[in-house]
Amino acid sequence: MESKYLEIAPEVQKALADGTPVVALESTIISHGMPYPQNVETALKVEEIVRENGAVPATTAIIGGKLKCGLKKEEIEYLGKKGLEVTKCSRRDIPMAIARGFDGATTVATTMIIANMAGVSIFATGGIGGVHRGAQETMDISADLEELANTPVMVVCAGAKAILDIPLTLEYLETKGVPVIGYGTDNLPAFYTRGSQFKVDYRVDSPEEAAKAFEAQRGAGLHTGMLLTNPIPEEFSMDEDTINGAIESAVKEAEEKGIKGKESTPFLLAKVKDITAGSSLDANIQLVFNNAKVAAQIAKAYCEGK
Ligand code: PSU
Ligand code: MN
Repeated sequence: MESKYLEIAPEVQKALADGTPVVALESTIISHGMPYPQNVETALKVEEIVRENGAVPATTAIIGGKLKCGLKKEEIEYLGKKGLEVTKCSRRDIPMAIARGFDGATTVATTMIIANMAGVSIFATGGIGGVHRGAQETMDISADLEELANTPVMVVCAGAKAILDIPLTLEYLETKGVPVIGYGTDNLPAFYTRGSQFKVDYRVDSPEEAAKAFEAQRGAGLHTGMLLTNPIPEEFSMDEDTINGAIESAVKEAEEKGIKGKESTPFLLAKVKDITAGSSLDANIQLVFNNAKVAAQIAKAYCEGK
């Protein structure tokens, strides 16, 4: 539903009106999650992959205070070049971004909000925010989790990163009634690697099965989101010791430097990339591609099942 705050790209609008599949994509991953120019290349390629798999991509952002569902290529390039200078906008940042007319990169939470306003149900990203290590003291819990609790969008991601406290993230999602589903796996994927020791709630083995569960959640009037966790393809998964070592050092450095609040996730991602000499970035890019593909397939199955 278009409003004075929301602008839906014509192509996305048409797809929604025709009942053809659409996949939402976030933009904090572009501005804060990856360096330029890989961020822009990845964002554009992700849109291409969504198309190749039969859906229309809708990258979201806030441009000049407008909530945008579907960006032009130039807008993606603009956000990617501006990088950390763009305001990272989670739910709490939306009012000021609109009122003051500034640009914002949308986190998972804000992308879910915009997707839901526009009528887009399936969203692909790399990783979600979660309960950070040490949250017992810092209370650093991403607004993404609260959004999953309250907004009826399926988020396709590569599981949880070990920069987070994974068991606590799963506990939080359980409390909030968010199903955590493994795509072809019984164990929660650990982002850079295919598996962790933690079990998902349910496993599905096809886009149709995932779409059916989401359809049931909608049909039953449950207003919660759904988390579909898709393991990184085998050939791109990282060595567990290497990545865990890098994460440990990054978390330690963040603690020593007193990094907190919205800076925490971008700081940890950049550090891990530096420590692994960029190989974590390569893995990150590949897993996003894979999530875009699966999300498009689920969006297609969801539209066909309706
Ligand atoms: N995890 C990643 N890459 C990312 C993010 C998380 O692997 O780019 C971004 C997403 O936009 C996510 C946000 O919604 O960080 C979470 O930030 P915070 O923890 O401050 O809520
Ligand atoms: Mn946080």
